[in-house]
Amino acid sequence: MSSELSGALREKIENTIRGLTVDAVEAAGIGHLGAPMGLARPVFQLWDRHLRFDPADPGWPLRDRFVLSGGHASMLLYSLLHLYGFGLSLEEIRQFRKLGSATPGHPEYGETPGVEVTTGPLGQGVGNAVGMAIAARAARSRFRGGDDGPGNHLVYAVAGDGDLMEGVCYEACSLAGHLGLGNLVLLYDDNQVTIDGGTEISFTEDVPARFEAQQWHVQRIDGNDVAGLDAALEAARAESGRPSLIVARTRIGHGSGWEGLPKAHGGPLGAEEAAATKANLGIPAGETFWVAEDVRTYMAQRRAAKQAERSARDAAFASWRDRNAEAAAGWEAARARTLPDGFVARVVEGFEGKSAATRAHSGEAIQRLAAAAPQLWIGGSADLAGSNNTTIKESTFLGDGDDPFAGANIHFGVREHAMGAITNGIALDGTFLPFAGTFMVFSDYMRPSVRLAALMGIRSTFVFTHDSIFVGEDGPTHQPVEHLDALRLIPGLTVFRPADGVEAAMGWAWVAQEAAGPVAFSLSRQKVDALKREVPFVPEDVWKGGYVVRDANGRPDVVLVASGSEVALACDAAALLAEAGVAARVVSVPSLELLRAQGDAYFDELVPEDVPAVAVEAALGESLRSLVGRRGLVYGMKRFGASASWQALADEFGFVPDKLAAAIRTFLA
Ligand SMILES: Cc1ncc(C[n+]2csc(CCOP(=O)(O)OP(=O)(O)O)c2C)c(N)n1
Repeated sequence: MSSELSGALREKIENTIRGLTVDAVEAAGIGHLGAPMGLARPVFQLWDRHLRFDPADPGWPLRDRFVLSGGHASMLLYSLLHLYGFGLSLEEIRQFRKLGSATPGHPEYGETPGVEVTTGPLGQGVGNAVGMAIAARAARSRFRGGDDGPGNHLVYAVAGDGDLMEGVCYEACSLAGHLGLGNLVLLYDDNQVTIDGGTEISFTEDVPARFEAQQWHVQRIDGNDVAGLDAALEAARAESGRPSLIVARTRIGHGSGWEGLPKAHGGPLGAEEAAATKANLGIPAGETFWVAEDVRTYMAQRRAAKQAERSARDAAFASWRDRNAEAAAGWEAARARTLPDGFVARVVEGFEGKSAATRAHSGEAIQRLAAAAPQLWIGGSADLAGSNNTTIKESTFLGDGDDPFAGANIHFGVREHAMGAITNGIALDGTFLPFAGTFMVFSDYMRPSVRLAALMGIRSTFVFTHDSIFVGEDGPTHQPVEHLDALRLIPGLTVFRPADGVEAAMGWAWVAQEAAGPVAFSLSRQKVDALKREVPFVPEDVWKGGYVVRDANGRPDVVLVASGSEVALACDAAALLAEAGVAARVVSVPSLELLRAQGDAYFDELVPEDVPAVAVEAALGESLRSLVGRRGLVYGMKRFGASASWQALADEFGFVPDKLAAAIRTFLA
């Protein structure tokens, strides 16, 4: 099992990684070589002697997770994936950063076998790793994994100065320490260099003291001392009740003429310096993308050894499964996203005709989901659980009781950005469907994570409540105006803005049963009247993204499209218009993305091209412009809100039936 590795062969492998990096960056004409060269030794050692994985099956659920938070060091990861035989060919490495290659500039989830997560925006990866560690602990507790069942793997992350400087990292590590995530090991590439200079220009805090204050176990090593790294990793794993930071001093650009210099952060080195560097690394003159035969032989042996380790682990797992049939079935049901028969009907039953804030409807829908498939869910809020209605009432919170990871609820604390990154990490783990709540105005505080969820196409759900000026007295700092449009602009994010309980419940049913990517809910603080649907309706109509809730007798004079709390308003205005002889159709648009996906023919049925159309949204509403056309009216907000009761604001900004009806008549005239 433990294939021998002489010092000379070790160095040759490390220099192979460095050489591949130099050549790839040279061929691309751009890229980052400093960190991969500096990290080649500790990260190769981590992979070779510590990390549990199977190159033939990158998705093996019991594998350890490896997160390269500083995604710019992608060539380090690609080199390792190539050498261990993950199916990333040398040709792909030659195509580094080129269109359509499996080696994009920064690692992208789903593009390359073995890449666990998309990284590049610094600090996010640390948050993702915290989420993965939470998911593992939660799986072990919920499915009674003991020593051999699920959730026993470790999460290793590598982060640089840039990651550690980012706020999201402070937030995530604070929560990790609070929760005592002993299954998380963070290797800090302490090379004292960023882009603009040495760390002395902007980053002089005492990092070990900071992490100790955040309740981490902290060690310092020389990153080139293999025995020291082994011992530190062993000690880190022995710390079952605290996350571990290993501060590893390395030299950026190790082995190049630029070693230790800020300019080593990125390349290319240029032909002359590249040749000199490769000669220094012992790479034969004239060779590019060089992997020596003895290196190949060793890596093939290690690949086989990793697979043997996997088989042993699988055997222990199988024996656990035999002893714990019920828990094992729960774990498998979670990972397969199994839902009970009649699931949708169970979720949506009883919402018709109920008037309440849509955040309250969402909270009730969450209870239904948790009752129908308790194994699937984990979620929480950034200190607004009571307002966001995100708590699963039948469960406890992480940290409660004898088994602190048994609960399905998370107190994220006031840490929106980390909450987003952690939620993504939980989603990436693949066991649970996570959700995270805050006020919609603070979606800005977590937007980078929401964007990454969309880029990765992972099933994170974001619960944004208090979704308009109707927040009321808290005033314009708390009243989102541009956020709904801003969220709708993120490609691949499905935004649900339900108008009532049926739409809210069907939105959540969609999350559970239909979604292939992230979802954001936009939910009202204020009570909304249940829609009185006057045309034939089945709950699945909500999944079309738009449908008629009130129609004109015959051809409409105007079509009103609205979402969320403004649908009931549009219906009231339509009733006033009817009294004045204007026939209005009202279309509810719970999800613009789902409506667009229906195609033009369906859309033209709802909003005929030759009928004037008005969009109503207590927000900028500009994203609805696409529904009403250039000549249509977008009846929305033109400015920030104000501090007053929501009723006073509704009157002030015209979101009352008579003012809306009057504006529509003016528009039609
Ligand atoms: C959020 C974010 N801001 C800025 C950048 C651009 N950037 C990429 S690497 C880097 C410096 C990182 O320094 P360090 O972590 O020490 O990496 P090293 O220089 O050791 O490679 C910066 C500013 C980024 N990728 N993400």
